[in-house]
Amino acid sequence: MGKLFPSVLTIAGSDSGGGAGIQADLRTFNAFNVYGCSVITAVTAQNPYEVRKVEVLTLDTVKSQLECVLDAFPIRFAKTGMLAKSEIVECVAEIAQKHDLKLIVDPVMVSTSGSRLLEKSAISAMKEKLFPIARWLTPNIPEAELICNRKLAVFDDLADAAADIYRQYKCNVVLKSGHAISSNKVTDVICYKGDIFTLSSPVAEVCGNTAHGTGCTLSAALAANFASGKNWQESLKEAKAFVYGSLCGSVKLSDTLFQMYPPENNNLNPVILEKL
Ligand code: PXL
Repeated sequence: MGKLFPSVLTIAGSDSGGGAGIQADLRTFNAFNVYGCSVITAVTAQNPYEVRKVEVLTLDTVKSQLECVLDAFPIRFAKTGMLAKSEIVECVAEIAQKHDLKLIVDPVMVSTSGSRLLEKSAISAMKEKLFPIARWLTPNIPEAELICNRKLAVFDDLADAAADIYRQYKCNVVLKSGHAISSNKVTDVICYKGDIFTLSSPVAEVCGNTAHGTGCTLSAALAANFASGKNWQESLKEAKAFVYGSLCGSVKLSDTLFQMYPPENNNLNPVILEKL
């Protein structure tokens, strides 16, 4: 029997505009040469500027998709994105635990355009049920603030928050700082087994890009790399380089609309991983 082609899974919401969610995840899986399955939790009617409607699928439909995938595919790594409600969070956590799924949890709470993608009450379900069984957690700054119940203002706050999350939930952390761009670099803070690292790329210069879907893309790229057997350092660097490359390679869809798109060549050069 030859080497197996890796199967990965995303459990997330659909973005009709194709920028984030399931669509970004599957596009990313393809770019990294892994086979992508998808469990859809909610259908959103959205474009890069607004989320106009959200319909959350029934628990039964989410559960059936998940069981169906896990009954047939040897999923090497899975990522979660928009989970919408406590019931879905709890159901995903229970089934993931039963199947010993290796999980990256992107704790999607609010869209870049400001719409709620997770019920307020579901945050505690995530903390109690999902974070403790995750291998990696990939919050952005607003999400990390909700997880840690405090404002994160300066770089040291980010490092402390990543370490606190690691200590509390025993999962590694990528705290994405795209929301705090202040220089010519985007520096994410990593907590791996208690040690703090920084992961930096240049700020991508893209005119008119709403930069919507970067978080989904990063966690999907990480899942793909882990599923392919790369170590955590290479996986992180390639995932970050892929987001940077996708932003730089944004495609022009109209005079005013640009969307990120996978680069033809995932150049690692601009990304630096350093231990603090
Ligand atoms: O980027 C977070 C995100 C995740 N999933 C879905 C989304 C968004 C942001 O809009 O729509 C479905």
